[in-house]
Amino acid sequence: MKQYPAEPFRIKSVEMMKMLSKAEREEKIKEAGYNTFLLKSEDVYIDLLTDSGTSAMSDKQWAGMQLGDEAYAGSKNFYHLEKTVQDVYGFKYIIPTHQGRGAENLLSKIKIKQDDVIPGNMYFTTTRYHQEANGGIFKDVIIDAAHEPSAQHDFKGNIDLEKLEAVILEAKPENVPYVSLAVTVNMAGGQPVSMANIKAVYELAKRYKIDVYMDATRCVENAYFIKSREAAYQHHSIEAILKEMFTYADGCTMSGKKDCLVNIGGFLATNDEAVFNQAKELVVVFEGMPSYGGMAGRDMEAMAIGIKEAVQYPYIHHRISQVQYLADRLLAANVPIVQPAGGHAVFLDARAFCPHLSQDELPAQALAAAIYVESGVRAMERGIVSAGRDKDTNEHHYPKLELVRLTIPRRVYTYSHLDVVADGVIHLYNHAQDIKGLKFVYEPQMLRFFNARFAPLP
Ligand code: PM9
Repeated sequence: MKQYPAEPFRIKSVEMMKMLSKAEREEKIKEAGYNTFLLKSEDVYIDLLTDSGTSAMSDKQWAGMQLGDEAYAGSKNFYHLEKTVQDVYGFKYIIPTHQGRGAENLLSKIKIKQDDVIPGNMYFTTTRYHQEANGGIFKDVIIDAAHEPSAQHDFKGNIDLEKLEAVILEAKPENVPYVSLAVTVNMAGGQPVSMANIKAVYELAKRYKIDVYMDATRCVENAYFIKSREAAYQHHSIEAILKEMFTYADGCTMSGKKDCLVNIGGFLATNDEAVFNQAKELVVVFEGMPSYGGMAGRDMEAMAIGIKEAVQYPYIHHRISQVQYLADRLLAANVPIVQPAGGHAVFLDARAFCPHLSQDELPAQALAAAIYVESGVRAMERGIVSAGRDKDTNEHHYPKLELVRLTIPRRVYTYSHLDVVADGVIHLYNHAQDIKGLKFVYEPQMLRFFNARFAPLP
């Protein structure tokens, strides 16, 4: 039998959970406009909406919070964070931001001019928003397998080098400000990028004098997959792999709410002094002083400690194994999921789960709502609703992947919780034909999935 590692931590503080009745959950999802983002957390039993900002911090991080130096400028926690990012990730300069999208805003404003083209390995909602808001055009250059839920590939997040070169040549290199390389790729199912591909992308970009900026949000998970799937790296430490990954980038944006193991924060890191100087000017407009950029001193301290904890093998081995455990339980019951399982979540293939619904009937949104009603588990839609509309034609984007994400917070739930999740999803799968489609009744213009409201179709 397959072995899954036990939790590499003891539980020191607990938060009680509450389960509403099914009738109450039906009422709550209706009040929330069938959008799981609009549910109150207290009405959720197991919260798998996101792994963003939902980590449990360690005793050392909580102790570090007491060392918060809340000076307006020059906080000692900033210098600790700066040194940690330099040591672990290897970048020269760092600008803290309130979270990842704050860093994306700065990078996009600094690097992108009107009609520039930004190639990347599948879009991410906030990343593409900031690229487009600054006049850029995003081009997806991920390998084709990433768009096929059941296609088996060790590194489904890889960039297709031919597609990348074609985009560069068509746009002309001077109109490509940087390649946007996400490690791992959230919207593809948390899929990793191999070291070989990271290196090849960097070499190709440099041949055309183009920079590479990584979305490092889940970089530790990516490093784990390199260690376990790329033979040359099996004896390397996670820290050594991370360091090497970042030698193939000019900088990165980071949502610290994921792989830095904190509840809030992010940063922009770069080796480019000119970008750093511009970021220092812009950050005071959008975030705060360059030495806090939207974060409290205590939060920077917790992040510095979290960055070091996240690269410990027992932590990351257990984390990825939890995701694999949930995936294995669902696969054993033939529930359609994105394969192989990614780093932060199990993604249900809503098209295959609800074959009776067309994409215009919003199958992933409907499935996420149904999972909540069935089991009290909160998941997130990652399909047509998240994809939004084309900024020029105003038509819906119709992504090939129509997914529901069961996202596992870090160090929060046990395997028993995941059994409850699996049992609920399997039960629902056996009655999937009862799931009704949804239609928009309120559609925000920007990043619509956060606040949209829906009603069931007859
Ligand atoms: N990701 C997630 O749940 C939180 C918001 S959902 C739009 O997956 C990547 C790869 C992310 C990400 C956030 C951000 C933005 C950038 N890149 O949420 O602003 O997964 O810290 O980071 C979410 P912030």
